[in-house]
Amino acid sequence: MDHQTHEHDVIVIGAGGAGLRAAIEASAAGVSVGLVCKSLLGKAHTVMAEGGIAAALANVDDRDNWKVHFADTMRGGQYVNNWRMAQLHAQEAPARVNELEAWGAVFDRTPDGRILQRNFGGHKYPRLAHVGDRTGLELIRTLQDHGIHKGIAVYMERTVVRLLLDAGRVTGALAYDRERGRFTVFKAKAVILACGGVGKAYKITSNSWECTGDGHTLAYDAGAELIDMEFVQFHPTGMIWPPSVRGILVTEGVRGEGGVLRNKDGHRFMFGDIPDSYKPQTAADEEEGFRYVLGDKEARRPPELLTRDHVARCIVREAREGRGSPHGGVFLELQTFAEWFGRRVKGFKAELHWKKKLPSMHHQFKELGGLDITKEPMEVGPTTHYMMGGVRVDSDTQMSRVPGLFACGECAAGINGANRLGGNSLSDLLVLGKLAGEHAARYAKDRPAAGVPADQAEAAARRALEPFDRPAGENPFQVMFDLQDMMQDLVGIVRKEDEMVRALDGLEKLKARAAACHVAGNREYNPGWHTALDLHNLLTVSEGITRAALVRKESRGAQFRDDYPAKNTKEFGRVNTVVWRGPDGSMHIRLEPIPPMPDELKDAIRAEAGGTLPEELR
Ligand code: FUM
Repeated sequence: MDHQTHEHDVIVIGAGGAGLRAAIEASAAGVSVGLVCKSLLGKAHTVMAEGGIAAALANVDDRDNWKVHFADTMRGGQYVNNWRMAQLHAQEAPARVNELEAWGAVFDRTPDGRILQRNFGGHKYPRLAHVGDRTGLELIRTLQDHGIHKGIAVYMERTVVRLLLDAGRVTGALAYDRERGRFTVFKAKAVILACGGVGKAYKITSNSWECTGDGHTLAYDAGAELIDMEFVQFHPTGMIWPPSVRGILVTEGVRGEGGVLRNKDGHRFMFGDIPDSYKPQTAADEEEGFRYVLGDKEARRPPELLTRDHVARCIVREAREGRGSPHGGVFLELQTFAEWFGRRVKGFKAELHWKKKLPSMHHQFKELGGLDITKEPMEVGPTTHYMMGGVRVDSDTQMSRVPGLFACGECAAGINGANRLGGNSLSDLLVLGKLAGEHAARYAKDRPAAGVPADQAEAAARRALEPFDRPAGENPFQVMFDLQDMMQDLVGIVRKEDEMVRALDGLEKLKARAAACHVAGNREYNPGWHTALDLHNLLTVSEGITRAALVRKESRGAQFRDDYPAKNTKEFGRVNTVVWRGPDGSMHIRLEPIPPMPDELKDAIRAEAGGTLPEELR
């Protein structure tokens, strides 16, 4: 095989926020680091976390602290989260945000000059540090600026197709460059996966072309386990019109800043459906905990800021029952809040206010939808946004069960349980990305230089080139589109056993079609070939999602089963689903108990739950 070789102590695959943060930390520990990006450096789904970074800085409400953040995260995840990760995350997030600021991130400010924090779904207090609605972009910009001075070698537009193993330990990766199609072998003592999510397995998604489940599949193929694959987050608000922009994110920051949801009759339908766990627990809660950021006693925390799983389902219900907007969603509008706010704040200018708070949304709707959001309601509907399930890693080191293989960010799992709270992804990638970088560097320092078996790399390269060898066959784009349609229809927001069984059957057929794909032309600039290779990843994660969703016969967080609409805590409230690859290549699944939570953490949850522990923790 004709190829280049690069050798580093640590290779980081994926250069979104998690990968960058991990690379910075590993490099600071004194090891040589290679950062491999599928796209150009700086282009990552991280920028789609627009509304903010969740961290209990307590700048806007001084009652906030890590314990409340921890309890909110666990409640949002419906208690199947890895509690240790949620603890580390809540404890460390403020320090990571302050560090980011010290590295040059610019945040919006409170009147007295501290980092401003806004409300977001499921967070008890205004907790999201933000810069307008471009927070993810600012985070990436800052990490990139900081990282390029650290001596990290950056390899752009390379897709990794296979991890290389020596005696069960990961020792490298095989990649191809997207421009010329040439192969590269990366040798490393430790590998960190930070490849993001799986959104491209669905038709309607906020994710862009890179998000094809690469990290999940590389890990799975190498022998790591995946957990919680049934939990796919459908963000309640994506654009739905015109069709060409369907799925593009409408930040939760719109609702965080006072946007309200209405059906076609003008009714604020979210008021009619507040889950018990979010009802005020005590009179004090009702008076205090649900108060709006303005501190005005009349303004309560709005039901539009319930968790994403719940809001998305309510929107689907309105549309299905004929109360939706013309294009199958609902309306999201800023005018109610502007009027309310205008009555209280002298000289309030709605248009200026929204352009400052939500500049990207203003621009996005103006350019793509021909709509002025300061004057007219937006039409929105759910969009596949984030994957809670992913590579199972140790909570204190981020290492998977494959020695030397680490994972962080969206492709790793645990912290979010059944549903992630908005803003927790940015703080998760900072906290756990740092941890992954630190431990991968430590692991690499303790080990001799690694060898990569040439036959593995050669076999993987030969397999990657097979679509060129077939004289005729399926168009890989058609296979991908059919997969996306099927996952959207049969394993989407509302799931049923018979539909998912059909999906499994469909996946087998799609696998056969993918294996028969033909690609014309040569290896240079060939997106058809790239798609043919992505199919393996998309099909693997889709199977994981479907199998796990079938096994969890209950509704919890992002998984809603029409045939099991209630939670079944007795059977499923204290377990994770675990998926792994058997020696014959087939996918296996089991349920595994979640380790008991220490009393100190239970106390934090009890304090936020009106004095009673949720059933899952009893
Ligand atoms: O709506 C948003 O701004 C997304 C944030 C997130 O996914 O964390």
